[in-house]
Amino acid sequence: KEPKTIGQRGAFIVIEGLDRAGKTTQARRLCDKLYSEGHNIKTLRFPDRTSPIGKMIDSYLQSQTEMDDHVIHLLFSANRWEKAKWIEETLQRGYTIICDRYYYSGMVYSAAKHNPSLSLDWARAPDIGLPRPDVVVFLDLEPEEAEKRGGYGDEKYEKKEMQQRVRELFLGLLKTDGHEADMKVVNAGESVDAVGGRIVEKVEETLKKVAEGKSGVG
Ligand code: DGP
Ligand code: NA
Ligand code: NA
Repeated sequence: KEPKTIGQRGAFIVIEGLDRAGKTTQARRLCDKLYSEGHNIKTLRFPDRTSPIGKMIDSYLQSQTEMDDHVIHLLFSANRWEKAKWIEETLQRGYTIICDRYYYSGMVYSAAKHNPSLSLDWARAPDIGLPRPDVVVFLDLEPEEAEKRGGYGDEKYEKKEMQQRVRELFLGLLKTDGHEADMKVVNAGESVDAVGGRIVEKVEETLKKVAEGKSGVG
C-alpha cells in the first residue's frame, strides 16, 4: 500500500549494539509497534548478505575467506552505499526505516582490531555522505551478561575480548563531538519488554521532531 504520510518524509531509525544485545528482536518489535500505530515501515539490516558484496562479507564472517582488515572494511562500507539511494528515496516516499546496524558498527568493529593503519578516523571516512539517521539507539550489554545469554556464536567477531573493545569504542563515540555522539544508550540487560519500552521512548521523541520538521538530518 502507499504511505498515508505522503508529502512528509519518514524517519530513519538505526538500532546498534553488541552481538547478543537483542538488536534483531528489538528491531522487529519496534517495527510491529510503529506499524500498529499506522506508520509505514521498511526494515533494513547491515551487513545485507544477499548482494554479491554481502556474500563476500558473509564468507569472511564465517571464516571461509581471509581478507586484509582494510579490504573487509571497505566491503562493509560499500555494502551500505549499495543501499544509500534506496534509503533516501524510501524516506522521501514517507516510509520510516528501521535499520539493524549501520556505520557506527562499521567504525567500531574495524577500529577494535587495533590495526595501526586502521584508526577510527580512517574507518569513518568511506561512510561519509551516507544518509544520516534521525536517531541511533545503542543497545549496551556487559560482556558478562552476553555470556549468560548463552555466549557468542561462531562468527568472526564473537569473542569476548573483541566484544569488550567494541563496547569501549561504542561508548567512546558518545564523548566525541561528531554526530555519532547523538546515539542514545539503552541498557539491554533488562527484560525484552523493559528494553523495548525504553527504545520506544527514545524513538517517539524523534518521530515527533520529524513530524514537526525539526529533525534536520535524514
Ligand atoms: P550481524 O549480522 O548483525 O550479527 O553482524 C555481523 C557481524 O559483523 C557483527 O559481529 C558485527 C559486524 N559488523 C557489522 N557491520 C560492520 C562493519 O561495517 N565493519 C566491521 N568490521 N564489522 C561489522
Ligand atoms: Na552477530
Ligand atoms: Na549486521
